[in-house]
Amino acid sequence: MENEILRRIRLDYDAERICLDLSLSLEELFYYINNINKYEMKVFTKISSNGKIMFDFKRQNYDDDVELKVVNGTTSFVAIADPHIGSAHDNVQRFDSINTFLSKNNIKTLVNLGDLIDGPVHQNQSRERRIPDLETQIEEAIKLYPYIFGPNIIVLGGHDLEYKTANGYSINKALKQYRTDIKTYSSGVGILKYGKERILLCHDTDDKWIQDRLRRKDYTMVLSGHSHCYKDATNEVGKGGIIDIVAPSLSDLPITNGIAPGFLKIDMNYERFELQEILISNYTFIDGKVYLVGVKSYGYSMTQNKEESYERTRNNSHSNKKGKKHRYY
Ligand SMILES: [Mn+2]
Repeated sequence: MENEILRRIRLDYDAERICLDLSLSLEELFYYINNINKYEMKVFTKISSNGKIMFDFKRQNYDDDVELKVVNGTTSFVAIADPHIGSAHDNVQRFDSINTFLSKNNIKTLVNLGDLIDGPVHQNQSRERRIPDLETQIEEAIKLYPYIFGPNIIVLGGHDLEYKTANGYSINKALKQYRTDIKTYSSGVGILKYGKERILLCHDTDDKWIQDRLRRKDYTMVLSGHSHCYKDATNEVGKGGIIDIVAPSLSDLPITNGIAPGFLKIDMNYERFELQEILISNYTFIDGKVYLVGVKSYGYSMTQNKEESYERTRNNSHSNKKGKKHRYY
């Protein structure tokens, strides 16, 4: 099987085509790729600009941006955050719900904003764990994390980067060894590009380095996790402000305010290859089912009046009004 796979990699087949050809699931394909990496040559995963998983024999830079081509119409991705695998309040069944949601909506990009695992208990901590030891948490994360035929991005958070086993093993190392289908940002910051739009992905915007980057305002949107509840902190819209969104936690870890748990669907609406609108849909889980809580729209105005153009417009992407387009966020 390994030779059959290598032959197709040399022919520049993407992961989905190899799986179809050889009747493999993506999980099985990466099982064989990990075998190849153990004994023979190194095969590296890369994401092509059309969102397909490709392979290369040259090492990819771990912290490279993910660059996707703009498609006309709607491009969507799902953002999750803070699953905290191993916590007494985690809920790993929700990975299945996310998988189902992705396939039902034909979405092929998943972004995770960190704290994939909870980590072991510190000396002075009373916090309960469903899985007390780090090794088992890592094992479960590697096993249960969704496999998707598209960009599968994880920006690691404090809980992921803080904990190492006695022999120096960590979730960061485990992902890079066993889940080479996933693009892992161990710096805690990643960039997802759709054409000229840049989306900053990070665990926590409180970081000074992130704040400095945000002041430069060269991003369309910043997506973070960490606080465990959905928050839209967007301001200064129309004056160069960027969309500033905190994704809710996938876990049931207690929060002081807001709605948890949940996840976000983000739709980028393009018309004639120009971004018209970003829609942020906030979903929650009730009794294992997924419910839409609310939708927020950020968009271009298509009015001729420059002053008016900065007003928030809702769902104007289907408007046929002629006029100069102004970017309002
Ligand atoms: Mn967290």
